[in-house]
Amino acid sequence: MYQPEFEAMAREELNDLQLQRLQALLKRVYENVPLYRDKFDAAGVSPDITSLEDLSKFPFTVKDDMRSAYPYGMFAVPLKDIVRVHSSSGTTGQITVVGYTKGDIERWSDLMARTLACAGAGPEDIVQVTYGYGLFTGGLGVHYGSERLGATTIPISGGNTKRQVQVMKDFGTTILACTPSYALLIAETALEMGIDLHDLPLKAGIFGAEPWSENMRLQVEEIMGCKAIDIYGLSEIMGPGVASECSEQHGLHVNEDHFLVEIIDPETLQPVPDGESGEVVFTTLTKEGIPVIRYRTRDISRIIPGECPCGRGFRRMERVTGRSDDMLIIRGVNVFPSQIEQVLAGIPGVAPHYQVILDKRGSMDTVEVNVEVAPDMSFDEIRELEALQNRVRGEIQSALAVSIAVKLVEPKSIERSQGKAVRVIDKRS
Ligand code: DLL
Repeated sequence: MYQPEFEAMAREELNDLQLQRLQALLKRVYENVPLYRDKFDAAGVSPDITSLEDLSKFPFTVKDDMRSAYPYGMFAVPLKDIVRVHSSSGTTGQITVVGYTKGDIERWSDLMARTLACAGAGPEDIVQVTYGYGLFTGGLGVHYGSERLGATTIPISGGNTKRQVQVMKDFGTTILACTPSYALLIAETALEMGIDLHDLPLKAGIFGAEPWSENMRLQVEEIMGCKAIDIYGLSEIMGPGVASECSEQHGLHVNEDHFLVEIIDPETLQPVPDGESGEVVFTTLTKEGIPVIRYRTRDISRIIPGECPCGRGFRRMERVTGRSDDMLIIRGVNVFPSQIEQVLAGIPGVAPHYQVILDKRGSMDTVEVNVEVAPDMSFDEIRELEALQNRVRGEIQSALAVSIAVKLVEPKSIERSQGKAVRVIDKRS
């Protein structure tokens, strides 16, 4: 399902296709979605545009627009044309609902087949879909893509980790699809069951739905004996399949024939040049059910300048280090939990299981990182533990330029997640 006619299209040809699609899209939403009509009128912009640059005059769409339109107010087609709904996994506030037409499901399946192919998968592969099935887009998204690719699909969904390992072994899974944090739990469980994942035919994991660091990738690859490929997406835009790494593992190719990507400065809201980091903004070019114009994702990334040796022409975004909502400001320094993970995953003696605990002492906010020691470390060797704790604190300080209290905790004492890991516990309210 590598589609060079799109993925390796000449830039000019791609821009023409994008412009045609954008022109049709803007007209469609202006005519069919009152929220967009009102926003365009208020901003004094007409849906008749002549260049891709004109998009920058259009207002942004934010999560609150989707919340206020709950459940179906942003759909651009009558409900009878919607064949599936999913929703965002938002932990705060009202959830948002997204709807797909038959055509949307077709295109999504194609893009997910493309995502799997980008990770090196083909019809001969056996894909274990461990992302949750249900309102979350991960499970069904990968499922349809895997079937579209012609691969053998195991719709196991999340949970029951021992069974996941047994199925990997018995069914000969070659591609595993789950969150990176769940991949670690699967690896840990395999070890306890006496199964060496290196003996299994696993080729690659397509891991995503949460931020993870480069060091975590190296660890996962080492213990699983497979390539760990980063895949990215969000339900408001489609679900997984918006951008994904190829086997070069250097940036995620944005599927630019279906999504326009912009990186903006979240303060000034102005686009930043390629290479500079900022907030990722997407416009869906082909969605029918719920097209979205300039959606502010809150995710922080940058466009990696230059071409990818894999031959795909779609621009690459760097791995998402975190969402602006998850950014901690510790004594004035901006810190993403994934940066802490990057440090921890490079230190022997600690496991990459951690939680950042925010609390209050009097009127002072406090921050502490709880870090599990590795299972082969003895928890009784006080001096060794002290040395390890000092090392972790020191390495965090030199990497992030801020000193953060560190507490070592026993192996397996941090709750494992079968979906998106909870990295920050806020006890302040
Ligand atoms: O997480 C869609 C998905 C499913 C992506 C399976 C990849 C694999 P939501 O639940 O709407 O959708 O959450 C979207 O998750 O805005 C990011 O903050 C985060 N996210 C998703 N993929 C990555 C990734 C799915 N590869 C939100 N790296 C997004 C970092 C990610 N963060």
